[in-house]
Amino acid sequence: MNESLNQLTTAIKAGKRKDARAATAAALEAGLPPQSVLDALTEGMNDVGVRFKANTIFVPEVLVAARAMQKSMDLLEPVLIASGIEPEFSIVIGTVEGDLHDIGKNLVMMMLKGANFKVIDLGVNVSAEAFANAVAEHKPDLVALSALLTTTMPAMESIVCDLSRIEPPIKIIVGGAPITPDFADQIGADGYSADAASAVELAQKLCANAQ
Ligand code: B1M
Repeated sequence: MNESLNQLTTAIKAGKRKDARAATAAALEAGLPPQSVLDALTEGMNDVGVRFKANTIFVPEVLVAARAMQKSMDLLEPVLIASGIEPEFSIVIGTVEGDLHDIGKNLVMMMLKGANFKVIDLGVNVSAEAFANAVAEHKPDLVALSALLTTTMPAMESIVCDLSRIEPPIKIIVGGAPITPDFADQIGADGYSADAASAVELAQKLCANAQ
């Protein structure tokens, strides 16, 4: 692999923003294909996801890696768009109505971006209507709901119920500290994941199966 691509992967893994930006600039200036730069970035974020899932790194390390990823993306995104390379899949994500916790949701979002998903982030305290409007507007491949409070689990259930009436059907995945696989099944979600890295794997699996 080209040296600047190696440096980019290493910089993302280590969460080094300046190095990530410099390696991205060097790779693009050297005329490397933007897809190969994206692949190097994704490889770095994949590694971060694997270590986060294995509890060998924690939230702060993931956040610094995600910031390094963003520095790289700032340079790469316009080049990707100009070359017609767009994310294959898109996902609408938000924290359910009544719930203001967004740290976990943001981690999931960053890991999805690192895996080259287009992410439409609706933020926190998102109503069923706002999710439905976003689905109508963006036509995503998936919707992801986050909840951190036992008191907002019923809101998650009613959002899944409302979204399940949408035609054509939209797949919904759920997560957050109080959510369990049983609860996800019970409310009719299409999938549950316990952490950000698993959310990416689940999203990839559901999108690939839908093709
Ligand atoms: Co709140 N809070 N909080 N809080 N808060 C908890 C959740 C709580 C467990 C603390 C406690 O009592 N021990 C408790 C909930 C108890 C319960 O429901 N049983 C609680 C409470 C009670 C409250 C308030 C009601 C407190 C009050 O005002 N009396 C209030 C509610 C406000 C509201 O939402 N309406 C409140 C407020 C807040 C702050 C605003 C101060 C702040 C939030 C800041 C923010 O998010 N911007 C806050 C915080 C920080 C916490 C704790 C300390 C940390 C949560 C967090 O960010 N964890 C939390 C206690 C704790 O967890 N130790 C607590 C780190 C984050 C990376 O993990 O969000 O679980 P997590 O995300 C993980 C996975 O769950 C998963 O992936 C992530 C990464 O691996 N995941 C998904 C998350 N979403 C996913 C979506 C997916 C897939 C996976 O989609 C498919």
